[in-house]
Amino acid sequence: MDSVAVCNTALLGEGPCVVVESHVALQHERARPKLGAGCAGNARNAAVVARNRVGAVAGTAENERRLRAGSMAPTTARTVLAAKPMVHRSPTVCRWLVLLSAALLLPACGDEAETLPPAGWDDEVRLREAIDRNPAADVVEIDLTARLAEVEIRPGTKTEVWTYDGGLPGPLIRARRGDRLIVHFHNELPEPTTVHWHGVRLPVEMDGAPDMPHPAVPPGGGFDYDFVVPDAGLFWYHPHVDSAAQVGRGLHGALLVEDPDEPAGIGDEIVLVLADIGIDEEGKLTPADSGGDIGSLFGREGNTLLVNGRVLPALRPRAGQRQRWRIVNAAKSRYFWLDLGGPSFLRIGGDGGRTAKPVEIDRVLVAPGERADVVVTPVTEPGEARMLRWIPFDRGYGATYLRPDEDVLTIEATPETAAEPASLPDVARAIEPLDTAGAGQVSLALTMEQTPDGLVLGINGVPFEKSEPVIAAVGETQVWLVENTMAWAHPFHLHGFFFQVLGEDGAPVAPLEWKDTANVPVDGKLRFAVRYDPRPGMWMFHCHVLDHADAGMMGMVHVQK
Ligand SMILES: [Cu+2]
Repeated sequence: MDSVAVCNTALLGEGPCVVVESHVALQHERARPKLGAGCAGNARNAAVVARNRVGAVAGTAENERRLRAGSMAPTTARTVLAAKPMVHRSPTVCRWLVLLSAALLLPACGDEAETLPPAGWDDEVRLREAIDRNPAADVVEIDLTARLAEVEIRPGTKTEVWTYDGGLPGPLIRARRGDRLIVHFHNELPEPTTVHWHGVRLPVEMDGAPDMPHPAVPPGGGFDYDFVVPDAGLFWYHPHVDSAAQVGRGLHGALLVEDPDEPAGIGDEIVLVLADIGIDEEGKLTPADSGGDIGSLFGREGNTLLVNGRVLPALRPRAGQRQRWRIVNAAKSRYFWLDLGGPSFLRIGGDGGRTAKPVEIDRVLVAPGERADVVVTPVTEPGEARMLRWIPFDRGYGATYLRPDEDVLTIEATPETAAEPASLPDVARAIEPLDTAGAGQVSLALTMEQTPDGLVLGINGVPFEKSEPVIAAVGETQVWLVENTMAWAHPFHLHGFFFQVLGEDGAPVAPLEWKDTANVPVDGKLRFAVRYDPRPGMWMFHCHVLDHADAGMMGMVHVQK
C-alpha cells in the first residue's frame, strides 16, 4: 500500500487545478455552421449557411486564392469547400435558390431564433480546426506537423509540450462519412513517430503501426496518410511509437466524421478531448518513466486535467438548451468518470457512431481510447452554474484511495430566459448482431511477470516482442475472450475493426453498438465478436493504458486473404 500511495503522490501530483485566462494553443474560430440545419437546428445557422453559400458561389476565384494563400479562417474555408458542388450552377440562379431556401426556412422555424446558443458560448472550449486545402467536396486534405511548442497550461508558466501544429490538443479534423482524407504529415520532433487513426476502418498500410508495413517517420521526415473514412463517429489520432511518452507529452487530436443522414437538432454540439498532463511546479513535463516499474504497473496519470488543452474552462449556454457532447478520452492511463451533480445524460453513441438505442445514464465513463456521444441539458435556470466533475473510478489497486473528485468543466447559464424544451429527434440506429454460429474462438489472458530485467506485461504470458499473431481470415467471424489476471483494469483496443461486446450468455450486450476499445475490469472478462471485412494484413491489439502497452501488453492478429 505504501508503495502505491507514494507512487500516487509522485504520479498524480498535488497542484490544484487553476483557471487559465489565456492559452496560446487555442485559436478561437467560428464554429462551422451545419449544412442542412433546418428548423430543428437554427435559423441563424441557416442564414449563415446561406450567406456562405452565396459568398462561395459569387467569390469562388477569390476564395480559392485566399485559401491557397492561407488567409481564410479554417472554418470559413471548410464551409466554402462544403458548398463546392453548387459552383457548378450559375451564380445568379444559385444566389436566388439560397435566398429562397433561407426565406422558406425562417418563417417555418417560428421563434427558433430564441433557442440559439448565445454568441461565444463555447469560446473557452472550442477546438481549432485543421484547414482543408482541397476544393473537392468529398476530399479533406490537410497538413499536419508534429513539433515541440510552448503552451500556457498554468497561468504565467510556459510548458514545452509535444504538439500537432503547435497546439494542445491537435487540430480537430472534420470530414463526412465516405470522404477521402489525405494528411501530409511532417515529423519535426526529435524522435521517430507515426500517426495512428484510432477506430478508423482503413487499409493496414495507413494504420500508423510502425513497421506494419511502413517504418516510423524519422525526425525531419514525412508520410502521406491517404484513406477513406467509411464510418461516421468521433475518432482520434495519436502516435504509435513510444506511445505513453509521446501521447502523454501532448500528441493527440480528434477526427470527427459527420453523418450526412443524421437528424438535425440533437443538440448544440461540442467536441471534448479529455486528457491529462504531468507538469511540475516550474511547468516542466514530468519524466515519462516517473515512478519506475510501479508507475508502469499503475499506468501514469498526469496531475493536470485538460479539456481541449485547457484547465477548467467554462461553457456558457442558454439555460434549458440541450447539448451534444462528443467526448474522447485521450489520456494515456486515466479513466474519466464524469458527474454533473444532478442532470443525467442520454448516451446516444460510442466508439463507432450512434448506438442502436439511447440509454439514460447518471455518469459518463470513458476509458482511455474510448469515446462517448451524450446529450445533456446541464443547466435549466437562467444564471445557474454547475460543475462537471471527475470522479475516481476503481480501475484497480491505488486508483481511488485518498483521491478527491476534481473539477473538469464549468457550465454557466446566461441570464437570458430559459429555452423551451424541444423534443429529441429519433437517434436510434439499426445495427444487426453479428452471427456467431460457427465462429472461431480466441482466448487471451492479460498477464504480468516480474523478471530479473524488470516488469514484463504480456498476453498469455508473452510480451509483444515474443508474441505470435492470432490467425484470422477475411470474411471470418471470431469470438474473443479476454481475461484479466491483474489487479488493474485494461481498456482493450483492437486496431482496424469494430467489434460487438457479448454477455456471458454469448448474446450481444444491449443496446447494440460498434466498439473498438472496451474495458476489461479487475478479475473480469471481456467477450466480443468481430467480423473481418476484406482488409487483410497484420493488425495490432493492445491495452490502452499506454504504459501497459509499452511494457508488453500488445499483440497482433494476422488477417489473411
Ligand atoms: Cu492495461
